Amino acid sequence: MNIGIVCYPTYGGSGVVASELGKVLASKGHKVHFISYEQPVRLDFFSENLFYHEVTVSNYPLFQYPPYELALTAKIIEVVKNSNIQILHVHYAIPHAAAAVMAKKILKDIDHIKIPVITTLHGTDITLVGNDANYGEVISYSLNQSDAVTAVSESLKNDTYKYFSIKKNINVIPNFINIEKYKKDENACSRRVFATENEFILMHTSNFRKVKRIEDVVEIFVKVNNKKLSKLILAGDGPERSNIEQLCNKYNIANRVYFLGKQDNIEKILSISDVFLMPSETESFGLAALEAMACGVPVVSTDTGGLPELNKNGFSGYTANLGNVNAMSNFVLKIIESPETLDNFRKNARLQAESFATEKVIPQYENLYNTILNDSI
Ligand code: GMT
Repeated sequence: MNIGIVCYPTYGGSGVVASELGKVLASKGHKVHFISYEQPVRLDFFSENLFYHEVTVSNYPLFQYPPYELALTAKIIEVVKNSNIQILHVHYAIPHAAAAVMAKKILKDIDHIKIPVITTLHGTDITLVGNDANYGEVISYSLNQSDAVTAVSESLKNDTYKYFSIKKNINVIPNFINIEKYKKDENACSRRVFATENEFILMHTSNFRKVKRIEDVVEIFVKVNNKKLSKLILAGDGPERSNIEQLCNKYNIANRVYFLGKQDNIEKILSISDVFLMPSETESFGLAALEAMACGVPVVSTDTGGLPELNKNGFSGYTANLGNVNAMSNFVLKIIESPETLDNFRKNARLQAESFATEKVIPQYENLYNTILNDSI
């Protein structure tokens, strides 16, 4: 199958899911054409089945806002025609779904080419950005005009129905994980680099946006560290980083916190971590938590959005109400209270992650592609 994938190229979860999906589809023999404004971060290698088409937006003094959506639409049309794309899969509603629907209409009306569009919703496109009343009608229209819509959790599916006027069925296809790559590897990284033998290691990775509530990560850590000496590893980068550095100074814990910045092989650091923290305000799925669980790291998270679908309370970790840092720190202490308890949670976390293994999830996308293609003949 010739598949076009439109996505953000950055470290954000939707770009990672789209890139990993494309890589697996390519390994199964499909020709996958990525369309984005930069080479997606995880596609920096050669494969005979992977192609990258860059969207370039021409600038002109009149444009205060260069028309990215138009450039993207034009690029989609070009790629569909030149590469005989059979199905177009766009990740993140804004503005990708709207551009794809416009391209689909132009291809039908001008070139008499039928191109089915699948839109995958990832979270903030619906829960944060999409909720902006200005975008409502465009998003509803683009989703209704897509041939299929998928969401990464039941929770996101319900939010989409709540916030937008959607008349079609939304398929839930969760995030997935390569459980061969993401697994605990004792030799990957020396625990001693970060902590002494008696200290525990708490970890958080994200794009350091407000929605991640990293100040809660710090407060949970302070409470845990008061009872059991620990270290905190923060991986990733983004707008909140300097605020968080200041908060660590305020709590006098700067010498206990490591800011690692963006990391490509996060599984190595996860391998030496004891508990992963995800106190997000909202999280449609929580890919970073899934990566942690695959590496045998139990998760303490909020119970917002799709997190309870991933993190099974009392099994793979614990979930608590948004902002309840007391409960979350107590849950961390409960997990690390004995080596046996920690070991049980580690095993359960891995077990739970295995239910989201690539081999179980990717066929759901392939089946959807086949159904949509058959329907559109
Ligand atoms: O918030 C992020 O980490 C980025 C964002 C994105 O769209 O790039 O992630 C969303 O999509 C991921 C992949 O489907 C999900 O695992 C994340 O939970 C989701 N983030 C939020 O809902 C806040």
